[in-house]
Amino acid sequence: MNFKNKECLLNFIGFLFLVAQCLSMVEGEVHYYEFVLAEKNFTKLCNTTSKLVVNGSIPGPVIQVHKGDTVFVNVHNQGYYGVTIHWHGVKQPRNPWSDGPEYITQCPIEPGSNFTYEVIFSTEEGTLWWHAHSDWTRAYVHGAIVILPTIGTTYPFPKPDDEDIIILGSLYKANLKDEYDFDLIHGDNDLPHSIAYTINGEPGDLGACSKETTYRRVVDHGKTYLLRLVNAVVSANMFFAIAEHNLTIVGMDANYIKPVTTSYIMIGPGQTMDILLTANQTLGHYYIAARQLWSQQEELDGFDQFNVTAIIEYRGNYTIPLSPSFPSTLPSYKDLTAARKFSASLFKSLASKDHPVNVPLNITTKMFITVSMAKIKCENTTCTALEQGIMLAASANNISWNNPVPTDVLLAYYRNISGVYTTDFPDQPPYYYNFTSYELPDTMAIADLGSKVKVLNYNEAVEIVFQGTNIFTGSEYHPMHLHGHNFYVVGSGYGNYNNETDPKSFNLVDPVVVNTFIVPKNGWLAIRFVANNPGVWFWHCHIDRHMTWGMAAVFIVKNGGTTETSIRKPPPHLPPCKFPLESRVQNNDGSDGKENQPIFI
Ligand SMILES: *[C@@H]1O[C@H](CO)[C@@H](O)[C@H](O)[C@H]1NC(C)=O
Ligand SMILES: *[C@@H]1O[C@H](CO)[C@@H](O)[C@H](O)[C@H]1NC(C)=O
Ligand SMILES: *[C@@H]1O[C@H](CO)[C@@H](O)[C@H](O)[C@H]1NC(C)=O
Ligand SMILES: *[C@@H]1O[C@H](CO)[C@@H](O)[C@H](O)[C@H]1NC(C)=O
Ligand SMILES: *[C@@H]1O[C@H](CO)[C@@H](O)[C@H](O)[C@H]1NC(C)=O
Ligand SMILES: *[C@@H]1O[C@H](CO)[C@@H](O)[C@H](O)[C@H]1NC(C)=O
Ligand SMILES: *[C@@H]1O[C@H](CO)[C@@H](O)[C@H](O)[C@H]1NC(C)=O
Ligand SMILES: *[C@@H]1O[C@H](CO)[C@@H](O)[C@H](O)[C@H]1NC(C)=O
Ligand SMILES: *[C@@H]1O[C@H](CO)[C@@H](O)[C@H](O)[C@H]1NC(C)=O
Ligand SMILES: *[C@@H]1O[C@H](CO)[C@@H](O)[C@H](O)[C@H]1NC(C)=O
Ligand SMILES: *[C@@H]1O[C@H](CO)[C@@H](O)[C@H](O)[C@H]1NC(C)=O
Ligand SMILES: *[C@@H]1O[C@H](CO)[C@@H](O)[C@H](O)[C@H]1NC(C)=O
Ligand SMILES: [Cu+2]
Repeated sequence: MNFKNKECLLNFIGFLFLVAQCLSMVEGEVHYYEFVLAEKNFTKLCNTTSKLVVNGSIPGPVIQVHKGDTVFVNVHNQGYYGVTIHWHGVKQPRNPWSDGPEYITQCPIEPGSNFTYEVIFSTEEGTLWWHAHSDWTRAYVHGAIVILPTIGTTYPFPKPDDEDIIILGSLYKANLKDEYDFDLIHGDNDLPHSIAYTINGEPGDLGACSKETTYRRVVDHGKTYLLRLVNAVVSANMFFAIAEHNLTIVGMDANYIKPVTTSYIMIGPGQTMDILLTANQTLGHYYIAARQLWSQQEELDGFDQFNVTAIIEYRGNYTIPLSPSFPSTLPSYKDLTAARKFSASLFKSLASKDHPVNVPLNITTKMFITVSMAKIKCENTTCTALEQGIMLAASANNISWNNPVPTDVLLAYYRNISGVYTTDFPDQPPYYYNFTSYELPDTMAIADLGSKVKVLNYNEAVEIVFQGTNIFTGSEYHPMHLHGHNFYVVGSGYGNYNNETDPKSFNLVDPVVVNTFIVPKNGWLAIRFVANNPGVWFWHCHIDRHMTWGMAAVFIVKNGGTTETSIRKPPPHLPPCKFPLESRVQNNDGSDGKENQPIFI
């Protein structure tokens, strides 16, 4: 029996003596939000273009809850194309129906319709975010989720005087969606590149026609601020710093960590950090600045060299400088040494009585997964990008994920519909080689297109080692994101993972627990988690270029034996599935006899 606060209040009025009982059973409040997705004109970098956004703003509305609350968000789509929303880092126990990734757990919410997500918070505390999970619509459809400690508890650090949300984003040329669809359907060798980065939607002082709208934050000398930093950039790891102020990271992905004080930060797309900023420098104006880490050797088509800025302004009586000071500690684009500092060993969990760790020690499923650039054969499509019939791709264990048709994986699993996915995602790459060599033949790159999932038993203790490869000398820092679970980051290193010596250095005492972590360039990352959330859970590189190219796959976590360990019933009015217009590779030749078969429920 679980009482919600409202019921407790009613009880309070009627039966005072029940109050104590209620309080001890409170499981969290229930909140209701309405999100309206619609096109709106924005003027950025001197140009006015229409963008699909939530409630007229970039970023969209903040969702604020206490730990353990539940939020119903009714998303009304008044745009021109289908969209889904993902609640990034919210584990959603037993409720994959509301997780959001398009063609994995649902089909898009069609224009003119609405869908209500039930977002169930459990252990998360700190900062997360929500974003569209359809093509790259998340560029402008995203916002922060603030999860405060439960009433009666507090932060594991001195209570900050105030707080603020800092969201890093990216801007694209007009019609990102058209450009993206064109690139996909024509099997182009490339996908759209951003033209600038933003802080809270604004490019800042160094962007054309942008000075008026630069994000400014007024601070009082002597106060401490909790900055909730979200990297919502579509396809870049970012360096971040504030001039003449150190930053103390106290949380990552809505889990507290042992404080780390640093003069700059590296943050991958999908990651969030809670940071303490003490405003104790000389009264003045200071730039907050960020720029991309470019870890590839090749320039390819170039990268977005934009320096995004916002301003910290001290309150008080002083001569305002002509220009705020720029952070000298912000690393340059190619500073791989600066990137290396942000490895797993920098971060540790609190591992205290109130914030315990429980690292699985008896591993029952071990996976070794290469994450790689790749190429795929696409005989029956029009792609001609690399050479005739060969398309640039990315892969995990040489499988390049392809969204299934004509329905989503979750519904196919729940309703036992065959032909949508296969259950043969491999535990190892097809062959071992010097993954991080600078002389890999292109023949190593060939991957198979597939919708291959890995099935896990309920409560399986999983260890995954992600191994970056240098195929096409295209090694990069890959922020790997897992839906439905947090994972412990037990180890990380450069070069090829050695399955005999490297486990000896694993941190099984106080590793950080997160939903996204970066696999280092030409290196590896070891994670552990218990598959205790039944459902269908996407995992992927959060650099969307790589995800779109196929660096992704799916876990199906089977039900345990009881109702409490099984997937909940689907909500009413799930968006119906239609054939996706912009599939990366369209297997619509009807060879499987299933094309365009509608699934109605
Ligand atoms: C979004 O806009 C709708 C319609 O204007 C409004 O009813 C709703 O309260 C807004 N939601 C938020 C979270 O601001
Ligand atoms: C954006 O501006 C253009 C040009 O003025 C106009 O045609 C269009 O209707 C506007 N779009 C929206 C969503 O307001
Ligand atoms: C405005 O957008 C148009 C079309 O995308 C582009 O050609 C032009 O260079 C842009 N102008 C600026 C100042 O960004
Ligand atoms: C939301 O969708 C439901 C059915 O899916 C429909 O009955 C209802 O009218 C819709 N509400 C709005 C405001 O569009
Ligand atoms: C930042 O931390 C470094 C290393 O601890 C220290 O040398 C430096 O003085 C600090 N800077 C500020 C502005 O506090
Ligand atoms: C500013 O605050 C930080 C964090 O508390 C502290 O390490 C630093 O010494 C302070 N600097 C000055 C100039 O007071
Ligand atoms: C960004 O700042 C760096 C360092 O000051 C500079 O070299 C670079 O040209 C700037 N980028 C742009 C696009 O102005
Ligand atoms: C600000 O400082 C100037 C110079 O020190 C002084 O003349 C002025 O009265 C001060 N203004 C206020 C509002 O304190
Ligand atoms: C490890 O897990 C397996 C499978 O659940 C179980 O059979 C075995 O007893 C466990 N070993 C230890 C040491 O707990
Ligand atoms: C391409 O189409 C031919 C003829 O329909 C079929 O035999 C072949 O398997 C298809 N290849 C792929 C990769 O789908
Ligand atoms: C793997 O490649 C790297 C980089 O080219 C090289 O330094 C290393 O010696 C190679 N390892 C083996 C075992 O060949
Ligand atoms: C360890 O790695 C080697 C390749 O380096 C592989 O052949 C072997 O199967 C791995 N062993 C285990 C237990 O995973
Ligand atoms: Cu990646």
